[in-house]
Parts: sequence; structure tokens; C-alpha cells
Amino acid sequence: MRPWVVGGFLCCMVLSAYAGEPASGLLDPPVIKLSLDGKPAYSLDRAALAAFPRTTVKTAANGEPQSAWQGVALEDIVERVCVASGDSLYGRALARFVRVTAANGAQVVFSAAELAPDYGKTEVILADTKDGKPLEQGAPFRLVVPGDKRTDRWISHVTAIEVVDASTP
Ligand SMILES: Nc1nc2c(c(=O)[nH]1)N[C@H]1C(S)=C(S)[C@@H](COP(=O)(O)O)O[C@H]1N2
Ligand SMILES: [Mo]
Repeated sequence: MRPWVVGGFLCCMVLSAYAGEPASGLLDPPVIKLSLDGKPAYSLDRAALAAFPRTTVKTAANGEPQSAWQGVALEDIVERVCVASGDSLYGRALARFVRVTAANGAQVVFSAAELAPDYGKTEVILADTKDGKPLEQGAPFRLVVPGDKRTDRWISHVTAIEVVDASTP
């Protein structure tokens, strides 16, 4: 085989290894994939999230004392792909839901209207700090849902946020 063929082949192998899903670990770049109706919209890393307004909520996780969780309102992130700024949800968009996925495959959903300020206005924070300290390196983003009576939707190590149209023809 000619050397450039071998070189090209090795290059392809390396590139495809990088294109694959990263295994969870300390070296993962903390990135959340944001998509609308199956189409990737944004990759949110810490820098991209820093451009959103920050919000703090004091609430207690399972059996723990109160903590100050800080991060970005899920609604602010969703709004960026769902509606023009300042516009309200209406029509078919009322059949949308937001699915949040964690690295271990855990998934939770909120309806778009459950989050929207003109409807349910449910507070859901994509938290990245707790009591002023970053969340663990391997799991830097966690949902905090202070209004839920259980903490089951507080999923850790969030990796994807998808806005999905659940309407039928
Ligand atoms: N990624 C992920 N997050 C998760 C879960 C899970 O299985 N995977 N379990 C949830 C459940 S059922 C509960 S009760 C809380 C527990 O949070 P804690 O470990 O801070 O008490 O985490 C939630 N977050
Ligand atoms: Mo739980």
C-alpha cells in the first residue's frame, strides 16, 4: 500500500474516534447539544451558557439542607430556539415538549408551555454551581426543579436538550 493511502486511513480512524460519543470522564468538554425537531441547533458549553442571564434558586435536594443553586433558566435556553425573543408560545408550538437527557441515559420532559412565562412558568434551572462551587467535573450541569415535590427530574450530567414537536397532523 502506498504511504499516503496508509496515512489517509490512519487519519480517518483518528477522526472517527473523535467524532464518536465521548466516554464520560474528566476530560469531556462540558457541552450540551441543543436541538429543535431533530435538527441540531447549538452546542452549549460554559462560554455559551455564560451569555445567558444567571439565576439563583435556594432549595433543598433529597434530605439535604437548603443550597443556593445557580445556572441558567431552561426556559431561556429553549426560548432561543422556540420563539422569537419576547414572543409568546401559540398554536402548534403549544404541542412541543422539551426532553432533557443525561449521560447515563436518564431522560425527563417538560411541556414547552409548562416552562413558558405566559403559561405554567415552572422554574427549571440548568445549574452549574451549588453554593458557589462548580458541580463535579464529570457532571457539570444538573437540572434543579424547585417546584417538584420529588427530585427525580433533577437529572445530573445533562448532555442534551431537545425541543420536540409532539403534534399530529
Ligand atoms: N442522570 C441521572 N440523574 C438523576 C437520576 C438518575 O438516575 N440519573 N436519579 C434522579 C432521582 S430518582 C433522584 S431522587 C435524584 C437524587 O438526587 P441526589 O443524589 O442529589 O439526592 O437525582 C435524580 N437525578
Ligand atoms: Mo428518586
